[in-house]
Amino acid sequence: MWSKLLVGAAALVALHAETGYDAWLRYAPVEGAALAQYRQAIPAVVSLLDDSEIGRSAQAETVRGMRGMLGRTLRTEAGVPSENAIVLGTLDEIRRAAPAWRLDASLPAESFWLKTVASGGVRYTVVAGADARGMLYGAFALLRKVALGQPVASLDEKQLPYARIRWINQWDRLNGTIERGYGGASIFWEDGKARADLSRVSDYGRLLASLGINGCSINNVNADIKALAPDFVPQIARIAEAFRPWGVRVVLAVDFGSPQSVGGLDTFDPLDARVAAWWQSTEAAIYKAIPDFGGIVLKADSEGRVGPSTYHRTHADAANVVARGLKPYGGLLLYRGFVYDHHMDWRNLKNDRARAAYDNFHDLDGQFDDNVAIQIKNGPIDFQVREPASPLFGALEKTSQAIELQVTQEYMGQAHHTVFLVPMWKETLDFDLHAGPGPTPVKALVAGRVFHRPIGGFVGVANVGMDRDWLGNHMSQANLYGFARLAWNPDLTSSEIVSEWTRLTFGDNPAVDKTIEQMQLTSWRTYEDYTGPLGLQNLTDITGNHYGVNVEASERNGWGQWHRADEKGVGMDRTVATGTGYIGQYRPAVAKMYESEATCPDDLLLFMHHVPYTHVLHNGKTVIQYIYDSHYRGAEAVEEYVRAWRRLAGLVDEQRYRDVLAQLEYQAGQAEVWRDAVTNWFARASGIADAEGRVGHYPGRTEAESMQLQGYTVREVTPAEDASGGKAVACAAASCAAEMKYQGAAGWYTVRVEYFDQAEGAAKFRLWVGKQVVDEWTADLTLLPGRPDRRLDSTTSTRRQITGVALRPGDEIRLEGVPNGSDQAGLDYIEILPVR
Ligand code: GCV
Repeated sequence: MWSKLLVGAAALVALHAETGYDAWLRYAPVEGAALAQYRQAIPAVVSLLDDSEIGRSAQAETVRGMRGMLGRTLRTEAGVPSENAIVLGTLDEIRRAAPAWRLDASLPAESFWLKTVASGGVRYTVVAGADARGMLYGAFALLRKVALGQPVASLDEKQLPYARIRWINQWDRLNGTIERGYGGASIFWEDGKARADLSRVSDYGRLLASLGINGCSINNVNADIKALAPDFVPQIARIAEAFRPWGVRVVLAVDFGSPQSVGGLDTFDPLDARVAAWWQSTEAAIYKAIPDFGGIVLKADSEGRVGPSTYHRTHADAANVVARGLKPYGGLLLYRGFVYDHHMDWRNLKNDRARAAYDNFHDLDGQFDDNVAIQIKNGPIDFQVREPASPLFGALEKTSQAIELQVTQEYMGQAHHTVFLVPMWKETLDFDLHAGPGPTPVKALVAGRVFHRPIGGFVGVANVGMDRDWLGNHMSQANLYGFARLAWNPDLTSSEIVSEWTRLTFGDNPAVDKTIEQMQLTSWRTYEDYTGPLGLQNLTDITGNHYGVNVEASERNGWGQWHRADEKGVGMDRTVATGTGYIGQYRPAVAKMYESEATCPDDLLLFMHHVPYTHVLHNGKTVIQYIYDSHYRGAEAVEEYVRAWRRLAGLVDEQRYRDVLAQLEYQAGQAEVWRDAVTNWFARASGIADAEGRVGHYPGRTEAESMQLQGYTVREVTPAEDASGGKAVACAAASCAAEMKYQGAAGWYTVRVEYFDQAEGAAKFRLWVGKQVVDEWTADLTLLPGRPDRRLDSTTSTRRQITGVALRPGDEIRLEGVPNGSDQAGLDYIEILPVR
């Protein structure tokens, strides 16, 4: 998609074109001295003791990886060869086959041991798993070491997964679309059935297994009732089959009303014996077809889904009735903690959606069966750009839990903005909720380590799709990689994760790696700077596409994502003293910190407190000035990402270079749209001017509505902040033009055309200077799959930048627009800036 936007990329050396399909499993050739060292260290044979489906994957993957990296095709064998070999097996199998190696250890489920063993003059590189999955993860770990240039000649390393649940959720609808998916259509479903060709599922399983993911739900949590129809089981079984060689268990999302809607009962009351029997027989039928079925994820009583409240039953009643049918087979039930009322009265200042998860679940602590975990979103609202850790993590002592993190970038610029989320997740995972005597970081709580729960862990909502690069943006793959690495080992740092990912994905060039790492590590703060600083949450179209700017969309409605900005101040008062009392849901040490403006961190100030715009932050700035400054800083940071990426021309393979450049250029334009929209809104609301004089003053900008218009008509834009000056022009004729006279000094300039790329049509634009066409393009971005935006607004607002244009005073600048379909060739402004 991104390559469409780009013109005139610098001449590039011919590097191998890459689509992003292989993600971090490229197995690029090792070069130089390292090649000789690895060829020496890696034996010619890979022998398999564990002749299972997963075992065969491990062996084939080892051959594939070593062939790619070392240019050697290892010989495959079974048993313990009498020559140097990589030996793959479970620890038990290895002990039986080679007792002399004395591999005495006990490995917990799904862990592995990489060990070099010298025996009888032969050197073995042993990959011992606690079980088949552990062995597969060990094989991938060995390959990763080679890919990362780490030593492998003398190994003795055990790795244990941090938690048992390391799952992915996909929000795929059975019709083949994906809720909040930005990487194309479903890899699982098409027209209500499993796809005929499931090879993408298998390839996805391989990517997931390479990092230790052991389960994946395959349908939307807003579940189609058909998922539990008896004749649907074979469809699920086909997908399970595609995942099985990679040890990824299939998980299903279900609708709680299914006993009635599918089962034909007159009730779905969880305490009705017939309902319990229905769940048991339905789940037994699934296990009959899919013995390694992982379990169920359930969204009930949330956002219109039915739930136990219909019968005045509790969430524990609901969870347990579903969980009991899974229990005999070792299946798990993940019950979503995302339960809230979306019809709250916004006028009542005591109402607060952030309270909902805790209020709904903490009294039920201890009432859930042992194979149930509450799946809790990282923050109390909904994947906003910054939220505190959900207090519910610290409130459940007798109930298992899992953290839900969103890999798909619903509120994070969808696939159109680069935002590396690992630093954000780390902040939550490392946050100490003071739930026990020693340190109780969220990661330990969710893994069940603090209160000794039998299950627990990590769930990532990934929503990969059929796009070649899986997520619609090469850079977004780092989020999937990072989520899985954290699920395996949340003690890894953001820098370690990004450095691994970058080297595996883009190779070993220090200039490339440094640029990408720097960009990724700063990208969350950058995005926050221009979309919702100080705990404001995303100032986006809350009731619509969750993408464009709409500062007031969160207000005066029942959804409860309020920031309560008005002419006097801004922020939600969540204090115990005067506010909603949310802060009181934390344990005292945490509550104390948030309750006082003096100790509440600036980053969460407006999440916790309502303050005047003149409130002075710990960093010395007033709130209003910080809002202005952060938006200018964020927009400038993205411009710098573009400049930094351009310096990599010729160092990154051409396709990915172009794709990322186009994506970043688009993001830079969007960041400016956000900057102007939010700062103008707050300037108007607060009546306080920007001390730096930037807001409302745009040197070199000419509004479309003030140009000479031929055919174009002026439109009010809603919300007003979504267009410069609140207005734009659109063309209702066959073609239109907007003209202006350049009045500045002669010289070289960058011309920025801020136009609108509306959905369902591809308008054409042509820019003239005098009698010469200096650029022409088609507005054909696909921005919001499944949510076409036909409006002139911040979502469709798009920047075309033409650099190196010679201008003289008096030059006529003319933009011609030719509408197409719903695309009215809209124009916001033209900006002329001296070339930097
Ligand atoms: C799958 C948010 C999203 C919904 C999503 C929901 C959830 O509200 O916007 O698309 O529904 O969260 O997590 O259940």
